Amino acid sequence: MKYFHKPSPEESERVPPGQHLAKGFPVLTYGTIPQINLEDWEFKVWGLVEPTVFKFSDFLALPQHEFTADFHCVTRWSKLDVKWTGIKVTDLISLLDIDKKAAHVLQYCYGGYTTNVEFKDFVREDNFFALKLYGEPLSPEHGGPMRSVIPHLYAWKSAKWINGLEFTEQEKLGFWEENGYHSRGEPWGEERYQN
Ligand SMILES: Nc1nc2c(c(=O)[nH]1)N[C@H]1C(S)=C(S)[C@@H](COP(=O)(O)O)O[C@H]1N2
Ligand SMILES: [Mo]
Repeated sequence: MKYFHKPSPEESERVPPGQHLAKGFPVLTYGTIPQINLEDWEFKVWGLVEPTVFKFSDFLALPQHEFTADFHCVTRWSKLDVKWTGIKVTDLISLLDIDKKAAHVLQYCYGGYTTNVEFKDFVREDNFFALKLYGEPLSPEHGGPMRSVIPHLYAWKSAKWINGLEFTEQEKLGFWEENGYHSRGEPWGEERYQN
């Protein structure tokens, strides 16, 4: 199987420096895939916010949108025009009572993975919580039942099996960020690793 293909000129313009187009949709997970029973599934918010616990049905009740987004893994593969269905981050945010001092968000996941983003990078209109991939329920290996997708940052910021958000004033680093990855991770600026 040929894993990488040479992009067309139109595609090239959308591939950030140092990245290649992947064929298919590779799976990248550190550790094992957590198994989550939908009835037990919970999503919590805490920190500089009124603490709240959401059930899976609460997310299903929010407006569902279709999203097309490019996906850039820092290990140098990219996939253009990935088709997702899910809930806008801003729709969840509008339900929360967040302190104005909140400047950072740490995303938590089933399985223990964490990844941090600045509040302003998190609350963008084009960020979402994905429930479906190409029209099918999001598979466990791609983060099902729900993951975040933050298209403008490297894909390690798109938390699979997400189950919580901590809002803080000071930055708290996530798993890869603690291990030397860049705290922001913007692919066009090649913000791969902390200097
Ligand atoms: N919970 C969790 N989320 C995660 C990861 C992980 O290991 N655990 N890997 C990250 C990385 S490095 C990438 S590139 C993408 C990969 O998503 P995919 O497996 O759906 O391609 O998920 C990100 N989110
Ligand atoms: Mo990645």
